[in-house]
Amino acid sequence: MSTAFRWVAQARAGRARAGHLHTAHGIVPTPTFMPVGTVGTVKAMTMDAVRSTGAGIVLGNTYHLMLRPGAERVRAQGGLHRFMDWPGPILTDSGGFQVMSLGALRKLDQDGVTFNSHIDGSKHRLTPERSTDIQNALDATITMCFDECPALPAPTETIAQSMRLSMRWAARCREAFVPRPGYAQYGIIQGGTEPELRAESVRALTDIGFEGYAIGGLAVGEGQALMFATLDSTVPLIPQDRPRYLMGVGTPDDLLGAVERGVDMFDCVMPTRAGRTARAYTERGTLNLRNARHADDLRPISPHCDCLACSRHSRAYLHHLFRANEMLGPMLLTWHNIAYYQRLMRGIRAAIVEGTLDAHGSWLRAQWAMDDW
Ligand code: PRF
Ligand code: ZN
Repeated sequence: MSTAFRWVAQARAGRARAGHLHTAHGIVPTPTFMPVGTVGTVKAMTMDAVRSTGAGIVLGNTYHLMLRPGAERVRAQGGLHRFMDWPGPILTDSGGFQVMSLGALRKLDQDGVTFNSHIDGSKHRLTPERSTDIQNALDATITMCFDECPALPAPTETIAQSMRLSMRWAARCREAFVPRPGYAQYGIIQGGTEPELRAESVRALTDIGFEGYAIGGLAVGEGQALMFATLDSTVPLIPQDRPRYLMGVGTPDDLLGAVERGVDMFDCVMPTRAGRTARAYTERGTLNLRNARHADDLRPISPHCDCLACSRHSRAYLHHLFRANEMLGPMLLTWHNIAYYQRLMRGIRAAIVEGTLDAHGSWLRAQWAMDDW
């Protein structure tokens, strides 16, 4: 399929936008939430289940896939789409963020990062070029730049040095990227919560020129108010005709607030991880299905949900599965949580298109606050 990669606006509501992302592997309506498929699987879900929720694009991770099964092995088996049976678009994170979380197991220098595998301790190295090559071998629809994401809070000078390193790496990533029709590479804006540093980062990346721009370095301990303030100052600087992706975010409330500030794409482990630990996202906040109050509750988790858990099973049954440590519990609840996130984004998109985002946002927030199960 040969189609140019582009984001096409459909409607605006304040700074919020609805549109479509056109890629070599299909068209995705935005704003969109990307389920996290770190090692080539959205944990506990079949790809048919992921598809059934309406998800249009999933995420994979350079760091995990390079260690196991190895990027060349994935390439030899026809690329990540075929390997994991997801013909739609795939975005791969570059490994920078995942390596950072290894803590003492990694060593950073100007050229890249040397680290020990969390699996067997073996020594590996990632550089901007290597990360980009690996994402190419995986056949990622959207390749992310290799960056450094410092933990917050940190001294301004530390954030500035780290951001400038990420910008030099971004230029090297661009050089290493192999452009193909319908494929994209996104630059990652860093700079902590300082508006000047964020602005400098946007200038550096737009001078290089990318198909899309990600906002990295947030949701790392700064809190929602500072995250939103940073989006308020940063997002308006990003070229209007390019998709904006807020990395690793977040709760339903984070997603709504970020869409209102002009963000188009999200990924987060929250719905999948929560599903494995008995926590259900619903229109009225979250529930813990291990709680004894669900033991005799014959209602579905959500009356608004068409996932398998809600269409065929009761809260009482889910409660039993988690209490008995049965693997069907995480399977059904992950499915439900991804279905909820996709339903949330569908509702937000529809409200942007219909010009009712303010009312829809107020209604969503009032519902989440009810928590009256
Ligand atoms: N950089 C990369 N991946 C990320 C982040 C980042 O800053 C974040 C920050 N929330 C999540 N995932 N490459
Ligand atoms: Zn459900």
